[in-house]
Amino acid sequence: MNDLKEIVNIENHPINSKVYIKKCNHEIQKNSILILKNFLSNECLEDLIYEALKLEDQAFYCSQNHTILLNKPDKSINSNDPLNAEVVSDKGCVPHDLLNQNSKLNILYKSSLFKNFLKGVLNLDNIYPYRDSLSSINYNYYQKSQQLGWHFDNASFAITLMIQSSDSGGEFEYINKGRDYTNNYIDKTFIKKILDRKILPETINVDAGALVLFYGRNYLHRVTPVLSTKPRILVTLNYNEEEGTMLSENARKTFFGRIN
Ligand SMILES: O=C(O)CCC(=O)C(=O)O
Ligand SMILES: [Fe+2]
Repeated sequence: MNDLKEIVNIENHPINSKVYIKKCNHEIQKNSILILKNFLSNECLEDLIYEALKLEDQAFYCSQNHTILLNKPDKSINSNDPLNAEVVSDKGCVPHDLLNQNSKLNILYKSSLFKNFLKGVLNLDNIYPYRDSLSSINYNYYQKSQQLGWHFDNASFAITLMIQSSDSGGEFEYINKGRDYTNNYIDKTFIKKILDRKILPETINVDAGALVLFYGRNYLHRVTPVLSTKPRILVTLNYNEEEGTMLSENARKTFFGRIN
């Protein structure tokens, strides 16, 4: 507990309490997303903004076209098929090995209390860091005009901390139905309507300091282009259900510009 009291706003978010864990678990099972506002203490948020801005010029910016399942578009298949629609993602990423060992993010990420909270909320038996030195904790920067195109994540769950929201644009849009990964089901008609904006998605504006958990593999989402010169900055905390997992070399090359 001691190690986290300067990081987490424990009064608002008693992550050591069974009752609180149960409440959060109910909420995410019901809505597929859980947003805990002011999760980080003010002091911690200030530290992380400082760290993020200090590391910003070391970010690697990727720009790629991909499908909503994060594959390369297959030109031989009809582009009317929503699973072959091409979207653009461009954002900057600072990998884990550039963070200070003493960064509050490292303390939070490794904390058993925080991991127990995540396991309880997300119904997971165990969670482990990535074995490679780049993928476990990442700062993400969305500069003016940058975005993250519509996609389903490869990982079943996503954990993010908002560090700085943009003044305009950079909104998180999502739909929480239309795919059931376990049963290999995708509602293409519905998804096509979302891509064509015949049906509008849900939108949330997440404020700095919030912890956001969502089931990204069943959950189509995107970040709209940032319109302000103030970048949108967020951290992804990436865990695995199996020990010893490495992010593929291809993905590391794409997101970090190097493999180690
Ligand atoms: O930037 C965000 O809020 C979401 C990030 C995301 O969806 C991803 O990295 O897969
Ligand atoms: Fe995602």
